Amino acid sequence: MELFASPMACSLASHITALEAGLPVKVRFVKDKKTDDGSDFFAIAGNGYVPALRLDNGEVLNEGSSVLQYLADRKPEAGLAPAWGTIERYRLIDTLNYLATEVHKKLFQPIFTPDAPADAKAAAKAQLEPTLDYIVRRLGKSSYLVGEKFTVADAYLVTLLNWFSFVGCDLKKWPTIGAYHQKHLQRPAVAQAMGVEMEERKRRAA
Ligand SMILES: N[C@@H](CCC(=O)N[C@@H](CS)C(=O)NCC(=O)O)C(=O)O
Repeated sequence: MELFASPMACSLASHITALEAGLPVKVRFVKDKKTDDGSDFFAIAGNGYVPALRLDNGEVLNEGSSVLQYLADRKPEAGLAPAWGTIERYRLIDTLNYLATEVHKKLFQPIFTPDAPADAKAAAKAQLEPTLDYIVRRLGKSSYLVGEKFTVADAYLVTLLNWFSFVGCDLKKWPTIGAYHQKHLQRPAVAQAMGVEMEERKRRAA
């Protein structure tokens, strides 16, 4: 399988998941809509967005939620997604949709889009702190978003918390979230994936 990704973008969650599951996934970075061998990325992912997961039979999945669950389901014993048919699986889907729509797109899209209207940027920024307050409530006393194990939802939240830090939210102001983030940053798969992606960012900046 090949995972098309951009360094430190939402595709980091899929990269982490592939490593957590120990799956043979080749990470291929995309820049300016070209893959690492210069091919047109739109020919792989119709909307030009990462993550895109190309399966060994050539099929492509191109939404984070489906990529994450597909990877998790290749290695059920890793416990990265609850079993289909259980209420926990629906809680996972509920959480992935929340993160993808309310946090990723609604908040960060306007903030990260250079030519987004100033009022849209301001409205998104005003929602950063209330969103962290809500995530604190969602976590409760747990170190995990769903159940009592690290799942793909945590891989996604760790990725998004990196962005909160990047736009200047000091996560220490939310001790539950600060501790959650620090704990999961130490997971070997998270550290490895972020190490590779930070290296790619440095390589591009050089
Ligand atoms: N709905 C997609 C959104 C993916 C997405 O927004 N990817 C961003 C990176 S975090 C991207 O590829 N942006 C490139 C662009 O906007 O041209 C998902 O949830 O996977």
